[in-house]
Amino acid sequence: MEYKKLINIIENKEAKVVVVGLGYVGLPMAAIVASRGYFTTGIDINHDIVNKVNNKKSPINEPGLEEIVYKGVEAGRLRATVEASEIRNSNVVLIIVQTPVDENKEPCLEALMSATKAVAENISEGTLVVVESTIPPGTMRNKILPVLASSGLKVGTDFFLANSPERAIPTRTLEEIQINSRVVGGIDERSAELAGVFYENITSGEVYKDAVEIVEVVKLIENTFRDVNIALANDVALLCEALGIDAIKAINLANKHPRVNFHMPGAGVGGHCIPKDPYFLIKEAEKHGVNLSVIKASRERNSNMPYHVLEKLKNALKKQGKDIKESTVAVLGIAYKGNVDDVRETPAEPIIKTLMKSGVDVFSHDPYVSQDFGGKFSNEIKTVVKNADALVIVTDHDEYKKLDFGDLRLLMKDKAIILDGRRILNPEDIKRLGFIYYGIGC
Ligand code: SAJ
Repeated sequence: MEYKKLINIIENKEAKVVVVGLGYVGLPMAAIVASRGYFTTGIDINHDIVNKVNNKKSPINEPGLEEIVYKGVEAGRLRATVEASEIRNSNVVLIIVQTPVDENKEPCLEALMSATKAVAENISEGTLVVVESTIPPGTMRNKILPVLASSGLKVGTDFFLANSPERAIPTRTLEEIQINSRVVGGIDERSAELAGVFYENITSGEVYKDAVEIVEVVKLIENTFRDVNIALANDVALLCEALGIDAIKAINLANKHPRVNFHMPGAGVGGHCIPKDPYFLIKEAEKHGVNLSVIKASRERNSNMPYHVLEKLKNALKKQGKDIKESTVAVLGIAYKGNVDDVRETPAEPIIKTLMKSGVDVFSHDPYVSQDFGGKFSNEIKTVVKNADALVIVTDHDEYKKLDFGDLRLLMKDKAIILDGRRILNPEDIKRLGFIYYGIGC
């Protein structure tokens, strides 16, 4: 009975939706759900986020987000609160909170479990609960289900439970939530069915249903695929540097093969997902006596890239007769990737901190981020590069691709070096402006 009623109200948009966690994915998701006509409430423990949303503002820099938040709140279909009791009045609950790793790279599920506990304490009969957070294998059945079942409600009849990991890429989050295909793992068939119906109302992409145990792993191997491929590109970069040829030229030509599609080498792999998700697999495999050596080696290659940048910088300065310890270095980009304001696991952190430790005079810049990792920081590019011996590009912000490097050259010291950690510049153009050019992979 509850099942049929729930299908009906999801289909005719009468279901009330609660999104627990208004972060980089939770808020865009809540705003999209509201735009589909569902009355949507976002819950977050952070008062600032809640206040911003209720004031029709976006707390994060994501293209189009503020507009859709504005429209949702204005129309009375979207609101935010810190009160978990709001869950009582809902029919669909989406849990979208962070699942980081601790210092030993073990999964840290505190936020997820505390959100689940809040749901268990407030869940009413006839509710669909979907976890969108990325989780280690087995989490849904072994950890989430027992907590929700402690409410006294029975899964499969009184409430329904599914996992449908988000798949949206920052800078295109809104678009990707609405067009990407989606995998839905149900704890039972009815749960998969219900969650499937809900996501068919959210995305125009295919919705694939399978067992929850499969879907948990799907998300992890997606991000691991990317990490391993980036590591391969970084290996190629190191090889080409040693051979004195340009890795990007080699990669672009290799990609002309119909079955080859290299990722890009770079100063490091950051973000809240790719540097972390492979550990969920590595640690789980270890419990079963399996050594995921390729995945481990890839993680190591990628997490060493910031130190490779530092080594390259040191050698480049030395070649010009400069000691890195007495040099001034401008770091362009704090965010973990282009056009985002997110600094989680950013390669800029080890780069800046290691430079600072060696006594280097560091001046960093980012158009979107105001946080720095020590040294001097400014959002004004000319202030940052003034009198620098070297300029290191850590983040591929579009703004950096459009800079007038001729102008910047005039502000810098003699024998000015550019180290392009994201290969966004044309080496020949940069050399013509009088710079000594270095890039990852050449
Ligand atoms: N990077 C490279 N070389 C590349 C691509 C990326 O060095 O060829 C670097 C970036 O500069 C960045 C890091 O890797 O520092 C990660 O960036 P990303 O754009 O690959 O990924 P995220 O973390 O922003 O988003 C990923 C996406 N996963 C996949 O594409 C498989 C996204 O779809 C997921 O939703 C997201 O992780 C997540 O939340 O799991």
